[in-house]
Amino acid sequence: MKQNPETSSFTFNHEDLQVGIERGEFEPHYQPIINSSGRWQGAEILLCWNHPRHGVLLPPAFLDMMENTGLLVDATRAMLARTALQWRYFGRKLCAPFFISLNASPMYLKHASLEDDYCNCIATIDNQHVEVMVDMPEYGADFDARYCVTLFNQLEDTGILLAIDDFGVEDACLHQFACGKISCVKIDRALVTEIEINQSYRQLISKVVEFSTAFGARVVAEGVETTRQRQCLCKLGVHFFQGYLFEKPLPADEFFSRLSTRHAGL
Ligand code: G
Ligand code: MN
Repeated sequence: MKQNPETSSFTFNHEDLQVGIERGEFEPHYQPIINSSGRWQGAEILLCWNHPRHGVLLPPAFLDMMENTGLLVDATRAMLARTALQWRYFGRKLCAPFFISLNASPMYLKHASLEDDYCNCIATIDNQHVEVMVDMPEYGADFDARYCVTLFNQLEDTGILLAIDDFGVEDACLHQFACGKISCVKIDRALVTEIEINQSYRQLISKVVEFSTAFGARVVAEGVETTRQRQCLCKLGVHFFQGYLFEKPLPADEFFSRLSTRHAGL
């Protein structure tokens, strides 16, 4: 029976994951981020596992195990390098701004190679229209003010943008905002799903937009699944959307072949 790649309950050990990394089975999938005119303006890069027996597995099916075995940093680094090569080749005709964001786990955010890895990614892509963004989770980002300032300044100096992913459902670290370097706030889908039925969530999202805008960040609503949610989000001041209403995460070949018709700058 075919498993749901989001929720499958496979168990993987260190060796399974290590072998998968060595064989290059982890590959970037791209979920488009849509602007208010319906054009693709960015993409979130998801680490997917092209498993030889189980098919394509999305991150929720293995990410915790990968983090617990300490292999997530290696897998993320390998995927960043692969992403850069794909954009160098397929993204070379892009001639209007487009942002790509890749999740960095708390461990990777503290890893010595982070800045160099992203710098190499930018250098390999070699296209001024492609903005590279680090997606930081709320959870585990227990950074103090000093660490935020140091890290964010370093990243800004090298042209890397910063986003907070899954905002609103974990342990928000507001030092991240106070540094004034957050370019993007991605509202978690758990909040988005409530807006059609619950006025308090509409109020909440409108305040998140106000708050984020005050710190110079654009807002992306994640997990948008219905037209009504999209309309409601527009009224609340959200201008960027990601979710199954538009596209699921796509493998590179499909993503790049559609990008040519969906993005204004090609
Ligand atoms: O937390 P993060 O933003 O990294 O979430 C990415 C995960 O959410 C992916 O596994 C992706 O497939 C899933 N996802 C993306 N859009 C939607 C959506 O509209 N609805 C649901 N239920 N899941 C989504
Ligand atoms: Mn996300």
